[in-house]
Amino acid sequence: MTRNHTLISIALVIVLALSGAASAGTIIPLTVDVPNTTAPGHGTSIAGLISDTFAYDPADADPWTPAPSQTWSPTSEIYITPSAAGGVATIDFDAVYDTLILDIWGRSDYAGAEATRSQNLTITFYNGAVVTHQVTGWNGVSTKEDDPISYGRYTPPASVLADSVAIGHTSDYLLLAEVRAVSIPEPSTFALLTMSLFGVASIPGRKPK
Ligand SMILES: [Ca+2]
Ligand SMILES: [Ca+2]
Repeated sequence: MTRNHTLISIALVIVLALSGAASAGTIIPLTVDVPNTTAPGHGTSIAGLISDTFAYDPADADPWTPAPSQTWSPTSEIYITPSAAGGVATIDFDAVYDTLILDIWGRSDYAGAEATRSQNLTITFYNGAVVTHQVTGWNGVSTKEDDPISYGRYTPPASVLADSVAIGHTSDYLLLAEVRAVSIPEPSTFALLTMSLFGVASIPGRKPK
């Protein structure tokens, strides 16, 4: 084995080790921040945002399935604000995290304009009382009638630190079925890391003979 091949092998081992560690990630323990959440209406539940039990795997290629309960009923675990004036749902993390991913499920049996209630979202990340990142007019929750149904993933810049997130609507009822937050680097990060490490490993091979 040449020196160059040895370096590439070492780089590959490092990348595989890092990827394995990252794919486990950290599913962030969540609690509802009731004082900073609009009281729900129509018999729905604030706690319903985080209470479903399902085999959630953020590293899965199709994290929208299996899905939590997304079907409407007056006693369902869906959260909906009581008026078209909007509202906000705030979720606390158990610590401060970076490399965040936010997974959001809406209602799956919506009809017509109801689909907009999981769209046009304002998502605000906080570290204590400080806003560390905000996106407005976010339409990432799919409303297509194929997979993924009423699911969306929002990934802030990896450097964003947060110990809570607020998901709001300013122009419609806010309707959410379930929320999960994860601290896990995106696969693309590791693709770039892999390329850079192989780039470093291949430098000795570029020396003129
Ligand atoms: Ca899956
Ligand atoms: Ca729910």
